[in-house]
Amino acid sequence: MAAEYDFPSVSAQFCTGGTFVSCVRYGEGHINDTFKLTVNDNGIEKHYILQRINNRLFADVDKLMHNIELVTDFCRKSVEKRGGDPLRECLMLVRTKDGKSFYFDGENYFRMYVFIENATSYQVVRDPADFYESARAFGGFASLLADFDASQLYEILPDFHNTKVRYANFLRAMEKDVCGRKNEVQKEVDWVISHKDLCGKIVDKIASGEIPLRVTHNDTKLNNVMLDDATGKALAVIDLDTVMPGSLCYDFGDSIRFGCNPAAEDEPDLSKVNFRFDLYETYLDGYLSAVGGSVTEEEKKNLPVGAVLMTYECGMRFLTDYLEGDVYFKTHRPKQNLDRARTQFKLVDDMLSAFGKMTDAAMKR
Ligand code: ADP
Ligand code: GN1
Ligand code: MG
Repeated sequence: MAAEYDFPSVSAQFCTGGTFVSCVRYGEGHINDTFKLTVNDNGIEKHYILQRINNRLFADVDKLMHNIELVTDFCRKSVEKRGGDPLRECLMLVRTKDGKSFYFDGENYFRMYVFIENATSYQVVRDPADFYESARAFGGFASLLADFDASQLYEILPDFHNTKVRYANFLRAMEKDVCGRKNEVQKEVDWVISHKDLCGKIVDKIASGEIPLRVTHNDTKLNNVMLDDATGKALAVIDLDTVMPGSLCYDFGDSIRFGCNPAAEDEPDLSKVNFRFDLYETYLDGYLSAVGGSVTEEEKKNLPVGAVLMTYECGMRFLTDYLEGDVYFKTHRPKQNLDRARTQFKLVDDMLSAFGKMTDAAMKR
């Protein structure tokens, strides 16, 4: 709850200039507590994003913020080099008055970003042009990070997209059944188990070297990119908590998982949930046009595999969280994680039916 934190005193720790006006909950992220802060600077209102970092998940905030500092610096330099506006075209940290990238109040960790004005992060695709733009932004981000030295980054959440590990976690949650919810979700549990052969499809290829590890974003949802309200063009990729070694197939796949569904991720009415192949093609075009020439044939062939896998894995993570008592993803109502899991499983079924077409579309580009 917003009232839990002493926002005036927290915001006073950061170099915002001006005096505190208000701080309200903002956005629809599942992980951190995000707020829009308004300050008054000599009669001019200025906005910032204040985030309470989820330190249950990000146990080592120093390492997390080390990564964010490096990646935001790297992005800012590239925006400056091309003559862009770093206040809108990349995520910019606001330092504390003692020069740090976060503030610890003895209990909570806070960080602050410049608020990207006159821009929106969408929850569903309104218009294919927006999705194309998001694809160009994420493809461009991957291309930019090709020049980033991966050895500087901590692997902040190990095995983040290791679907085999995710499956093992799911089995453990099911066996423990700490909330007594297993019987209620037997159908979903059986569905996950019957698709378990999917788990190794990308991790095994990474292990054998067939698919290269790159520095990737790892959380490429449509709502993690800001689009300019005036031009509709993508401005900045945000939510950099999971920038780590990963595969292009994950980044591509996670965008497809979220964006090619015309319904909400937690839509309870599954008749509204389906996989839009036309949007998949739109995203392919945007992503491949921006990601650069270094994409290997094996990666290309596995882009649709990434889409199926990220959707399967995410559904499994939602179901695991439901079994564990909704302790990971934020929920706002009962059974929300179960609804989320169900939408993902419906999408996987749809994608598997369209899989031949999806592969052909990727390979002919
Ligand atoms: P989470 O990790 O919980 O997903 P995000 O960093 O994605 O948190 O932030 C949640 C939401 O807040 C985003 O989807 C976006 O709408 C908004 N947001 C985050 N950073 C900014 C920013 N710098 N400017 C404007 N809006 C932002
Ligand atoms: C979380 O933070 P957010 O809402 O952008 C999650 C992703 C999931 C996504 C599902 C760090 O993303 O992995 O795919 O929810 N982020 C983390 O919507 O676990
Ligand atoms: Mg987010």
